[in-house]
Amino acid sequence: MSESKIEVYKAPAGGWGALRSVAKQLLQHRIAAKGARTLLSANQPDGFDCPGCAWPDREHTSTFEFCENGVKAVAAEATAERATPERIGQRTVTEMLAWTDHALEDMGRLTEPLLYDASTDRYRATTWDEAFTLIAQHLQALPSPDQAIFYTSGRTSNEAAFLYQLFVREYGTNNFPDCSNMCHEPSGMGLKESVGVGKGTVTLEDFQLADAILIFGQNPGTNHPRMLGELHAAARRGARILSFNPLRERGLERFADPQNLLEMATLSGTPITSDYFQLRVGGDIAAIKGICKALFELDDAALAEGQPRVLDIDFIAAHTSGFDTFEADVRSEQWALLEAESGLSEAQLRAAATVMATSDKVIACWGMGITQHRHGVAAVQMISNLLLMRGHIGQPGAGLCPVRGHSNVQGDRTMGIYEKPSEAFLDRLGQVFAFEPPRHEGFDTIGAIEAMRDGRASVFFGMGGNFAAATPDTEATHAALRRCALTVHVATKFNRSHVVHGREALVLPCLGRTEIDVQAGGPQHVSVEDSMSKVHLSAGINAPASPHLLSEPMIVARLAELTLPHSRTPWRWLVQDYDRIRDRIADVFDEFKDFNERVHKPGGFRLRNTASERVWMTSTGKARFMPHAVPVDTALHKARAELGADVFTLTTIRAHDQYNTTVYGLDDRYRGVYGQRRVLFINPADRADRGWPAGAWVDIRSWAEDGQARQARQFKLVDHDIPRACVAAYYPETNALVPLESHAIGARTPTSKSIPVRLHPCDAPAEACAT
Ligand SMILES: Nc1nc2c(c(=O)[nH]1)N[C@H]1C(S)=C(S)[C@@H](COP(=O)(O)OP(=O)(O)OC[C@H]3O[C@@H](n4cnc5c(=O)[nH]c(N)nc54)[C@H](O)[C@@H]3O)O[C@H]1N2
Ligand SMILES: Nc1nc2c(c(=O)[nH]1)N[C@H]1C(S)=C(S)[C@@H](COP(=O)(O)OP(=O)(O)OC[C@H]3O[C@@H](n4cnc5c(=O)[nH]c(N)nc54)[C@H](O)[C@@H]3O)O[C@H]1N2
Ligand SMILES: [Mo]
Repeated sequence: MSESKIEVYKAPAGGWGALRSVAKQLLQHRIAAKGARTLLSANQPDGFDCPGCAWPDREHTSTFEFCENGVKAVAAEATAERATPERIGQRTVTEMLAWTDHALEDMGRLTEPLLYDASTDRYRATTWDEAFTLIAQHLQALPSPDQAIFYTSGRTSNEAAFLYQLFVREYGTNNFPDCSNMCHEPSGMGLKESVGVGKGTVTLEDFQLADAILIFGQNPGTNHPRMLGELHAAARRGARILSFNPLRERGLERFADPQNLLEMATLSGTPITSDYFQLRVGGDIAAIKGICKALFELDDAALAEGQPRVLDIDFIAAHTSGFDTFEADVRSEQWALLEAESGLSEAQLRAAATVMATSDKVIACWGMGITQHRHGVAAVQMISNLLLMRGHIGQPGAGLCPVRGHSNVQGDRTMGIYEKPSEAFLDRLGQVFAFEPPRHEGFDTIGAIEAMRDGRASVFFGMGGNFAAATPDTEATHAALRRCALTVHVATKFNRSHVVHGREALVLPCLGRTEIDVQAGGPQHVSVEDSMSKVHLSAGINAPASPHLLSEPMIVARLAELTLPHSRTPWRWLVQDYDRIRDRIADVFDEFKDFNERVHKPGGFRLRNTASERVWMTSTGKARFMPHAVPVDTALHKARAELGADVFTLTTIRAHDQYNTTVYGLDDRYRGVYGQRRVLFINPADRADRGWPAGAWVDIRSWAEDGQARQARQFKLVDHDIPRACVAAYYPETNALVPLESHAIGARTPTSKSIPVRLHPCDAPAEACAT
């Protein structure tokens, strides 16, 4: 474990720092020899899909694309450490509750099904038969199937997700909360309404053509390092890259490609962002509106001078609806409000508009900095509006690019992991499998927590993920999970959700992406869909971490057989050969016609994206301009009105050494933090104004409309280049501060990027250098 210190990182992102970090990860997991072979198979045509993120690969045939994030994800899964029943059973669950997330997962890969024994407060080994029987008994005994909840985290393959949703719908509910609810839900909702497809419209080829790339609220240096390869190439050929981020993220500033010998030898790196806009947390709608306003004014000027128009009026006339209302709304906006809410000056916003006006092909990318707000859907639609003004959707080198997180989060949705399924999909599913699917809407993540809290649901089943740690309002959520009669988690590693359990509890160990999956029909492939709608195969190459592991499809099949004795679905037969599952997927979804044939070709295939063809599946049959007011009524505004200048806006972010709730290590190299996670980034002037020394400790308390006090204790103040009145800290430690009721309008995504907080000086923790 590294020494605890704060030290500014001066090197470019990537480069030697990344290589050193990779070597450390491999050593830490004792997989140096095997690891090299495993890594070389990541994202290869005959290898496995990297579980690191959903960023696509160049044609899936390139030599190994170096990615620090991928190495960590693979190393964590291929670790030699084993969380055996004996190891886990050494401690009581109450004892393990006090451990950090890092310590829990650090026990290694799960090896056998585990059953919680209340009499000893410990987990012990159980058999698969006993485990499935217990779950089936609980499910069959519920007065209504709607009292069971079936969560999915986005690593689940298409085949597993398809069987899982089928099982749950045959059982009788649409209760499918998933990680997407906490992530890109506003992108899906917003884009569906605006352009008719809830997915991005660009491909990697577009990145090679773009003149300008906008990046809103996304930190690719840490979360999508392979994207830096595209940005690096774009920057080197002179494309403008505009970043909108309250923090100056190193990966957005300068990157050294570890495969570029000159950059490595000279320690130089390439500047990535040409124009950095350090806007206020939550200031995106105001900023984008300012750029739109400036674009209208540039268009006025061009018109007056007889110059070519700035707006693509032909595109607007032929392909869009709602333009006039949008124009009137944007023009009526006052610069003073746009400046105050965005934290950017009129001059800065005009400069961004000028780049837009002089670029023929523009891509807009975004991440959690856009979606996890009260007005996340509106922010996504403002990005779409901005691109529509100059016809940048459905044009080579241009388009929308929500950058997804989990490696198959997009595919899981495509497969029907959704609490609000369409009638057409349910009709078809019912026909193909000869049953009547439930028609009413199920619980999303927020709905599921409320239902458990209120006793309306009492069985929780998690297909991967870490529900207890990833969700908001930690105290309330934990209480809700503890009210359950049964909690079950299919997992690769032991985590927080396993120690915050129901009266009865099971942990079921499954195969990971990197492992060989052998069924009756031989070794199997699974398929996944990346962030750009490409579907391709993945097959592991390592021996399973334990002989007792089952694949996720097999877990679903065996559970379904026991729970639904009258089901007409041939569960066992389907999982003997996953081609059979894929044939059924093709029967249900037209876009998967000839699925097996197409997916077995190297590189797979791309799903149709109507918006990228300028076919608009919206309510008006056109791409819709969606006007939105600059928000002035959020919890932040209310908190400021009530409490004044004491209120900070807290945004919760990922450190470099974590994957969501999986904490690989305690460093956040690019932000200069080492050996610790309980830090709060603050503007030095804000700190000095209050007379707080750097390194002082504070408790963070959030303000909420429900008046309830929520607190996260003992964070160290760390000076950072962040706008005044904004602070940032890591998730999941800060989830205790996010009220359950505070979520995005129209998408119900927790507002974990805009929490009104106050800071209260406190004592240093007993072990000030610890986590
Ligand atoms: N190594 C690693 N890779 C990952 C993950 C991981 O945890 N670790 N998680 C995966 C998942 S599930 C996801 S969804 C993605 C997440 O990838 P990102 O979307 O990059 O995730 P975050 O770290 O939450 O950070 C978002 C960025 O938004 C900025 N930001 C915060 N508030 C605002 C705001 O109000 N406006 C703007 N414009 N910016 C803001 C932050 O400074 C930060 O740079 O990454 C995936 N890949
Ligand atoms: N405050 C705050 N909260 C957030 C966010 C934020 O930015 N701020 N981000 C949100 C986002 S974007 C997301 S996506 C969610 C993430 O929420 P989740 O997806 O629920 O969380 P993860 O941390 O990715 O889940 C990690 C666990 O998955 C299990 N696992 C890993 N691989 C596999 C596998 O192959 N199969 C199975 N069955 N299990 C596996 C391991 O046991 C591991 O402990 O968190 C959200 N919560
Ligand atoms: Mo995510």
